[in-house]
Amino acid sequence: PSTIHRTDYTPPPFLIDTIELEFELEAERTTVTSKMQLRRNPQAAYCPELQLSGEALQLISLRLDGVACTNRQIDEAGLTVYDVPDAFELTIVNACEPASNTSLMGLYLSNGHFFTQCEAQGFRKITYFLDRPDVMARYTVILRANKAAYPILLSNGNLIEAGDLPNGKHYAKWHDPFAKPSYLFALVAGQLVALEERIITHSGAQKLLQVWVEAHDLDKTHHAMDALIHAIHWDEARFGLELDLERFMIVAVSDFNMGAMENKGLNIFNTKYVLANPQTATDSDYANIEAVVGHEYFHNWTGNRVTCRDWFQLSLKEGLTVFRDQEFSADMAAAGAVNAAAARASQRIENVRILQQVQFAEDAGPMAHPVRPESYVEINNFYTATVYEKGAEVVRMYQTLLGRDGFRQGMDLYFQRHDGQAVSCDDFRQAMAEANQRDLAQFEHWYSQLGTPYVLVRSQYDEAARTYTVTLAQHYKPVLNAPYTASAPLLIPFAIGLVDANGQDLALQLAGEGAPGTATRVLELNQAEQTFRFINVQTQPVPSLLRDFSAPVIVEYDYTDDELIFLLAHDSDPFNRWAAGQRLVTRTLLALARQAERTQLTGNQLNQSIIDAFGRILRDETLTPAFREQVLTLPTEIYLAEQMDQADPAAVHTARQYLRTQLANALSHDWSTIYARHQTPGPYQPTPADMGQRALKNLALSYLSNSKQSAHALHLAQTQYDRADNMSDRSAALAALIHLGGQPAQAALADFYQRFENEPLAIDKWFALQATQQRAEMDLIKLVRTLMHHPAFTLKNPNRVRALIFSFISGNPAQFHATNGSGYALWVEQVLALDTLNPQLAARLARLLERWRKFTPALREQMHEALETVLASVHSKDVREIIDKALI
Ligand code: B3K
Ligand code: ZN
Repeated sequence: PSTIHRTDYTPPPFLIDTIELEFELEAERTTVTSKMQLRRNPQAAYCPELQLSGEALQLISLRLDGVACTNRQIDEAGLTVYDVPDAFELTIVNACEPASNTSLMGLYLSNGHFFTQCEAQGFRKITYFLDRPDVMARYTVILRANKAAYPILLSNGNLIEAGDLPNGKHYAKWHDPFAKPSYLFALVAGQLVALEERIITHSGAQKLLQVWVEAHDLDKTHHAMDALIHAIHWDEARFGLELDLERFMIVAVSDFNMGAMENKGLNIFNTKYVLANPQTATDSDYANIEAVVGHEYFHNWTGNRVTCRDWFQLSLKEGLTVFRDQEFSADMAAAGAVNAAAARASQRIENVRILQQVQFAEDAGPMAHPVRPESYVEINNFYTATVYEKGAEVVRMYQTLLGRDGFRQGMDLYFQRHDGQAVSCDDFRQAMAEANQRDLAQFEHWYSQLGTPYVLVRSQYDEAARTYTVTLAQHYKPVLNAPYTASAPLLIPFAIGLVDANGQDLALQLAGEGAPGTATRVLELNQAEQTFRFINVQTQPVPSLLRDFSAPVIVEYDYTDDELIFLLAHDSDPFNRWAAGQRLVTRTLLALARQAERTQLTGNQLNQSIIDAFGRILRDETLTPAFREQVLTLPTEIYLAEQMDQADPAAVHTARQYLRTQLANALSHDWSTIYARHQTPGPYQPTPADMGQRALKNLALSYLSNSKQSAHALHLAQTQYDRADNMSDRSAALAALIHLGGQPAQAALADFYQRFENEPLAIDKWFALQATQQRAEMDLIKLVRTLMHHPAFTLKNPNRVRALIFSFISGNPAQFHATNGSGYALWVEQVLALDTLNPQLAARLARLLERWRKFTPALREQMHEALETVLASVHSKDVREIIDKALI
């Protein structure tokens, strides 16, 4: 397989102005007729032949300007038509086979309905086309199918006409008035029903909103519809962006590789991110649905109206749209909360937690790449945490540097210049710079530099001069098999506060300034090293560094435990309060892990002041329950292993379990009080306040089930399981019961299965809860293998595979990395099984071993062998690219 390089971009030799597509939808073999108006691109080098991409297609006929055309050739990559005129009409008839398409790309079947997925390069599995995002065409689509089997026929844009045909068939004709790249094409056909709403948007236009699902899921569509309506209003209010189509549709599909897809006017969603009622969905499901519905809707402008020139620019739409959905969720949470700032901070903490856990690890491994990658073999492998989450941080930094109004002006200019175009990350940066009359040339390094930057902080208090000097130095650390250095210093917005001995923020005044200013200051670090001198500092402060996580960097500063305890208690920046707690607990856990490598952890090894500090947070009623839950949630084992020089999953597991038990026992009285006090009376509501209460209460239950009071915990868990009126409480109770083990666990698992037998998303939880249980005496590899033989398990459904196999590997690293290699054997089998079935999913699974070099020598060797075994029989370029990079 060949490597595609960013710098090799050339404009498309031909443009396609319009396309008329006709589908004869049949499960085994669907016929597609495509009539396109093409012309030579005046901006491109002359090319005598036309090359169209096509994969797994059968060509039936080809006509050029109405005349049968034989001057052509077909190979694995597609169709070449020789010596074409400057402007012409091409009519292609081809067939594809939806029923046997298990890749879930192109046209495929799920539960007997037709769906498409075209991003990034799935359209070429439907028909021959210039399948690249800088070719934007106007689409008219006619769908024909058996009316009884497929009563609903949907495509992008507006419905023009529909009617019956002979032989029990019917048709629908759709027209999308906006030119779009082929990756945004979609069709859906099946037996579906819709929840409908009509709304009036800013300009006074009426819009039809629909959420399409299978009939038995109609009662689970209201939350998604609410989220869509909120998203539409939010984009008008915050960015002045209005819905541009008469109708906007969301369709739920069970078999889907990702979360959702922003096809123009016809968003297709994984059921997991649409369906919710209190019985089947947890609070996080509700929150995720709101975020993903928002995300896909926001793509209508950031992605669809202005799209990407090439796939290297993916973060242009994804980073920006993640940033937009994060802001949407934060505003929604703030609007529904008593303490708006706290609600916002809790959202920020969740976002950063994912960045630190997933993206930082990716950036330190063999798949490390810049936000704008330089090359790829398979573009699907680059829908990564770097492109999405780090990309969102890069966009957030514009807002931090330019202010909210400045950022909005940049967005306005971006749309004014580029509406209807396929553009690059440079165009976005240029619009931000020009709208604010700022030179943002240096900011480009955020797009080209890979690796997580470190900012080393040194501070000095001069008592006589009453000055406090802060020196910031940016650098990189060499990482395993991806050695790199900085090409040039980044522009890093570094927010800082200084906290005095009473826990109060100082009003900051830099040398040369006439008067003290705000409590938080965004320093602009734009050199390798820079010193900032604060004046009129009466006593030695504790620095609060990188407030609200103002840049995606790692701060290095030698905080003492006492300083961290102080910040955890007093920092006015809630994000940094949480961060101080995480730093403290991570430090403690790593020390315990090192100790666990040498000896047994027994008795009380902990510094009492740390336990006291966490106890005070737990009892502090002025803090929101959501925030207390976040502070008292320990970092994951994966994150902790990543912080070690040599990852030792067993030691990390021992350390984390030890600390959990210590915190459970030392604070057991508090946990019991919290559990009793934070019940949410009344019917289930997914409001920030109730969600926070449930999160804290269920964390208490989890700690109690790790404490000496297991009989008490068992009683609470059983009662909660039986009485629960919502899935958050029921699944948390089931998790506690599973942890406590024995007959009650088996009974609850059986009950849960029976209760939700017809709810696939709940059954996913049933698999995941078992796969992520933390019981040392349980052989989980054996359990996972047993569960793989359960009639409800199938490799064909990505959600199910993620629920069982992915959850186990990421949730239980200590057992996955068993020294006998049984976890790796399971991994090899499943990667190879998925490799032919669904390469995209297989590649995601393959990535779970990419950090093999980071592990202790004994594990490393076995992982190496497992990678070699996969390499020997891999078929897909998706998996091959991952393994090749891992083995470099
Ligand atoms: N744009 C899609 C992702 C498509 C992934 C293709 N492998 C979903 C999203 O980011 O909104
Ligand atoms: Zn997206």
